[in-house]
Amino acid sequence: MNEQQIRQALRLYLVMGSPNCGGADPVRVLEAAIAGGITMFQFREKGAGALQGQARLALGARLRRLCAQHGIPFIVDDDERLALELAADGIHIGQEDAPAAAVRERLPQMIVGVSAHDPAEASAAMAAGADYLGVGPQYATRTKLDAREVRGPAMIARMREAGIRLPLVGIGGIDAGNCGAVIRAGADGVAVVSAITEARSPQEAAARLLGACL
Ligand code: TZP
Ligand code: MG
Repeated sequence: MNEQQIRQALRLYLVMGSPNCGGADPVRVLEAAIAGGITMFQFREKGAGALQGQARLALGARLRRLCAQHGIPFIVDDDERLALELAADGIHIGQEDAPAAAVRERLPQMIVGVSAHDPAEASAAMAAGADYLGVGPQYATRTKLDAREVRGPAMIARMREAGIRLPLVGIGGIDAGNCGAVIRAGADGVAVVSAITEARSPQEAAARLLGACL
């Protein structure tokens, strides 16, 4: 995918794993979210009750297949080996994970996304060859227990002012009511977990988000 295609794919980026689905089948949740219009997906099997080993691989394979059937880029959080096993389109790494330059070198064919919290981290990720940035938390989140302090959309504006032109997505506490502010600050899209996975209708929630963050 070229830069423009990545930018477009970031518009509504669903991030999730089974612990985010409150007992619902993650395959059903993803199907509904795709029907609602999500444009990219990240398999993030993390937190209390997260699947391990074979079960994690099996769920990842089902979600991967669903994405392939619908032309939705499939990204794996953190785990290079899992990304390769699932033939993912990309990998997303945080500041605490393997260095972005090393991942870029090991997985030259994949989209590499990097979490960045300030302009310095954003510049470093760009220099390391990142294809897109995830910037957060935009707002308070209950989904990631070790999330950093809330930065707000202002941090995205600061990165843009600092000359960071990479495709960029905001994450953390984003819903249909606040996603417009994230886009106006300079993001190409929004990444959400609970706004879709905890909605009574993930399909309607995705459609509403998509409409709200144009
Ligand atoms: N990284 C920063 S905040 C976050 C991640 C993975 C969780 C976002 O979840 P939610 O439910 O959309 O606030
Ligand atoms: Mg990580």
